[in-house]
Amino acid sequence: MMRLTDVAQVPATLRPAYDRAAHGVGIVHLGLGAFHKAHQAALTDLAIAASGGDWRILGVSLRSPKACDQLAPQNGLYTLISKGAEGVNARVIGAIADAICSAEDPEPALAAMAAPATKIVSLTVTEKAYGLDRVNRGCDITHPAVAADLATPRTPHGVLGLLVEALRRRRADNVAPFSVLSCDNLPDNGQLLRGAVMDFARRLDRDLASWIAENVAFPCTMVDRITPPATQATLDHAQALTGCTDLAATETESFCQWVIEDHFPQGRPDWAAAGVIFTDEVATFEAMKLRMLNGSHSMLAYAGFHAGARFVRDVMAHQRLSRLVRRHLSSAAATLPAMNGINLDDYAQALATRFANPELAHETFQIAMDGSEKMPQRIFAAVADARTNDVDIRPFAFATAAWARHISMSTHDCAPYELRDPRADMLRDLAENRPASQIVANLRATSILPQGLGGDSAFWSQVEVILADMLAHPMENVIAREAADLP
Ligand code: CS2
Repeated sequence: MMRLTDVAQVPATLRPAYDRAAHGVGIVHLGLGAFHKAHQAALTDLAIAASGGDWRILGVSLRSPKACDQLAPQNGLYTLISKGAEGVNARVIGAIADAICSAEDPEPALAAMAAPATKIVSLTVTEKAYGLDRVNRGCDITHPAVAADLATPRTPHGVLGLLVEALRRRRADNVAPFSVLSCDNLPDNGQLLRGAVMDFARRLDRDLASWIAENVAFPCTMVDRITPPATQATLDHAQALTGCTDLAATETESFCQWVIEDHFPQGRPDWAAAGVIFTDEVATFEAMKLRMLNGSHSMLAYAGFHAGARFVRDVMAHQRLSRLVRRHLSSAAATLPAMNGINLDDYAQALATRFANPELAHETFQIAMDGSEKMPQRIFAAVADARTNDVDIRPFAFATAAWARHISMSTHDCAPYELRDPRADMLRDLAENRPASQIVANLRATSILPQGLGGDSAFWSQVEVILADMLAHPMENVIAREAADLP
């Protein structure tokens, strides 16, 4: 079987609706993973098809060369298969022009970012890769990549280092800066990244920092498309559809949403033609998505994983767990301000349907990763608003207890598992083999909580009671008790 390298190899109905060679590269994307291929690249593909422009993408992997090894030999082409209630859809995406890895040698990535043709540098690197100091809205100088890049700023390997060095080169060459587009699940993602970039630059060169402050746009975004990693079944499916071997094939759900603040001084693809929403209210959309989709995802990941539910769809097929998901969705919705044109009950219903998608094999263990980076915006931030709006805090206490049970590493109701979190050592230290009271006391003192939450005794006493139950009994039983009176 031939490897996919040219659109002419695949059936005409699957081909991109434009001549790839006629469109240059205008975007450098950092973090070339399945999510980027299912989301931004697919929407950019539609935007080019609708309105043209030199908006193809150079994809950069920051660490592992795997994505490049899959995509570069295929000239950036891959099959995107989406599955949902509407059935199965597939198309070959042409928006990625090439793929490189910056881990060994950052020079090609920096040269592309500094090139005048590059108008946007976008990112999907996951929360932990930024090196953010969220409390002070700057950079975290104890983050390994930040510390290393501050020491050798001309050969950076981390996100902040690459952005600042590329911007330094553009300023030196008198080239207007690119817009920086963060597409990760962080509240106020553009502004958080701006603060970190500014802080990082200030530590190296105050004039450069002032130039960035005056000239660089950091639009905020909300991104949404559930995209589990591809499996052999994905590759087999792509092969059956295209008639070629496609090692970069990607599988996702039908639903896709992107909300962006329209701040691109150097222009942008016609993403609106692909259904993207441009608004100044991104923060409201982001809070809705983080608290409802991602918040209930985190809750169901911890509770589900420890109750033996391997995939999100298994959670939704589990009568009691799915009731807890619905409870969480409705309480999270109640912490949000009213939104023009959005019915949060409908949104909750749509999320429950998406989670139940029988075609998607989305592992609870994967969502359980990096909890210390996810819990603050998904669960903890909701508690303060729940307090103000008189919303029951129990669902958030339950989610927090389930996370605490996960970091306790207790094996009383499951086989040993790995704790995947950038703060794994710190979390194990505060939770492993400890009683609920001590875990709670230790958590209350950590710096990952938003201000004020450590002092909310009523919240933490609920967490402690639930956690004690989770440490003493199988998760399945705790869930049964928690869901007993729910509709
Ligand atoms: C998930 C997200 O892994 C996780 O933490 O909650 O990746 C989620 O699937 C996406 O944000 C959906 O848009």
